[in-house]
Amino acid sequence: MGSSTVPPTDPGQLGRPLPRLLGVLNVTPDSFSDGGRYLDPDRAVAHAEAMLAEGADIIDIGGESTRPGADPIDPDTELDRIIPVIERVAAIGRVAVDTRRERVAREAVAAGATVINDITASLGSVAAELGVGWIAMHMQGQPQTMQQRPTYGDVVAEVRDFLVARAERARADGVDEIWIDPGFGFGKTLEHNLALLANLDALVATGWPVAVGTSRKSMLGQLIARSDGADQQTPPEDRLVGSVVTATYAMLQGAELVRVHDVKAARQAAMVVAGES
Ligand code: HH2
Repeated sequence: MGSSTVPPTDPGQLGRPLPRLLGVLNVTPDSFSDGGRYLDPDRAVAHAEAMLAEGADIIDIGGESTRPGADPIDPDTELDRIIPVIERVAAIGRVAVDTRRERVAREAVAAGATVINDITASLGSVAAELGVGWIAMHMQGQPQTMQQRPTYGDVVAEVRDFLVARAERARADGVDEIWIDPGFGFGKTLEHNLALLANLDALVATGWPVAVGTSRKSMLGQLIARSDGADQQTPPEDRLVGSVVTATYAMLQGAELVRVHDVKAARQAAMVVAGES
């Protein structure tokens, strides 16, 4: 059984703690929904400020797109993009660094990040050494090829068991603050994603705090296009309702941290879920 040293927020009138929000800040030219918008550090910092004002608890700063098919970039480019932004955002709020590289994680923590958001779930010992929080995400394969033929026997059990093993090891290494994240869209078909969303309570039941990121993802584009009878996916900017619905669905099952682009809408959902006024 996992346990968190992250203090829960007080339960609202509906008896649930207020879920925390991780606001997405992609300092990249090519992220699937906000690529190119925040490459300029001033614009990136202004967006972080706006998300904090809207109720984000942590700003998740990433310098490499990991959307399906994305080409990896070199660590120096990743660092050049994120370090100046992390330094400034860490002065006004809590920062997570969204990276899969150890060197980048180390330099980001030196610049002020206090959480490593790790899509490879492999940097737990680094988080332990640096004394920071760690989000362990499940991914099958690598971003370039992960959507070619994702295969599972029992996707919920496999993802859960993988994450619990990684979380237990990181706790033994000394990480206090750990979240497990099923990694929606990372080496998963629509059916895999829906099975994980519908059975998120199986992850919550492990006792490890659960983080979830469905915001604007193509699983929503696929579902919404289907309900319209359209052939093509709806574009990321038209996925707000699906993003809020899936975030809410996750919160109702007990997710404690939700990674979102649209902080204001997610904050409203979180307040309703908690019964917070
Ligand atoms: N999804 C993305 C990136 N990082 N981290 C966690 N813990 N969970 C997620 O679901 C997750 C993540 C992908 O989304 P985004 O950063 O918006 O796009 P891109 O990879 O194109 O930059």
